[in-house]
Amino acid sequence: MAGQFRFTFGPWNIHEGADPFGPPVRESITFNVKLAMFKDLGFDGVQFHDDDAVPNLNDLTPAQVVNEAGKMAHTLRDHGLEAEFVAPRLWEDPRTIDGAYTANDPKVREYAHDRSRLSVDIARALDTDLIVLWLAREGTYIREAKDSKVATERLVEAIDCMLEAAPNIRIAIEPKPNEPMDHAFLPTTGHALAIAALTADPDRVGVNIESAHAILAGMDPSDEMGFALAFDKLWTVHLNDQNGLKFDQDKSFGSVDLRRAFNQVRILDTHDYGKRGEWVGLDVKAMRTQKDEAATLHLSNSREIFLALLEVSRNLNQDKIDEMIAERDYEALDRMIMLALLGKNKE
Ligand code: XUL
Ligand code: MN
Repeated sequence: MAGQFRFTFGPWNIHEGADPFGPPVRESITFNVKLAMFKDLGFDGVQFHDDDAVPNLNDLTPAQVVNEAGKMAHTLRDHGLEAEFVAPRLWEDPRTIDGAYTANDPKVREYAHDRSRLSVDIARALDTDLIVLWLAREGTYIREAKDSKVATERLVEAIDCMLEAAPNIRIAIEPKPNEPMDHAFLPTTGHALAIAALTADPDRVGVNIESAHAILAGMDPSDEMGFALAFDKLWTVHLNDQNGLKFDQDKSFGSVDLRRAFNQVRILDTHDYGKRGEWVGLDVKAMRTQKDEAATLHLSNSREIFLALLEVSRNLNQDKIDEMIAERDYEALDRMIMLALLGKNKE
């Protein structure tokens, strides 16, 4: 049965290993060289930031941006790849130091809206209808810096501006509770789905759930996914793993907690995720210790673990599970799952 899942990652998932305390440790790889690696690693789609698709877009006219995005669409086709989404990268510009959509300065908000409309244009040129919004700096370091009611209204304005830019574009909010900000305004799936209701077209606002972000918010990623699935709003995922409440680690999928990863695969598979074209996105980082030649294995390993867990899940005896649940025999169920994860499924 395996095979209904198609996988994506973004070019930032192959990187030089710099962290806040040290410089790059690996050679840079150009975008075109990265593209040539996707298929070999088992991936059929590409996640884009707006400036991954069109470098230096701030220096180009809107017409030039669309033209460049059109060239990228050709390059993708040459590699047999599809674009999954475009995410406006609003956290690196000197103007957006204190946020983009929620900045107190109206000129900054105007820049953020313009750039977001450009992302919609890029998405259309790349033949995808999905925009991902990771709201990096939409939060505060001190509570007094921004009014959270006004900030929420400004986020609605920004989403509406993208919804208006194209009639079919969909926005998947990627919630994250902190980092780089102390407190983010949309920390959880619940917040993202709730703000959708305030927008001009709630049906076109959903979520991208990242495992590590959910864990940082103290949530179980598979429950967050189940919640979004119940709303029909799980439009993509960023699978990875996270060792407790630290910085956002983006570890390989399943590498910290195999059972937590298993439950994410299981909830997706149980509810036919992927059958309407949803991709399985990975957002994983190579360890800084990795040498150049081994700095893509976190991607193929994460995919391999997803597919192995899919097999574990599909090989479980569902009748037995139903019986155990009916009997409330959760010790037996617990043991069954653990043995299955150890490759000792005897059912
Ligand atoms: C940040 C993060 C981003 C988004 C894309 O934590 O996860 O990579 O996924 O902008
Ligand atoms: Mn992510």
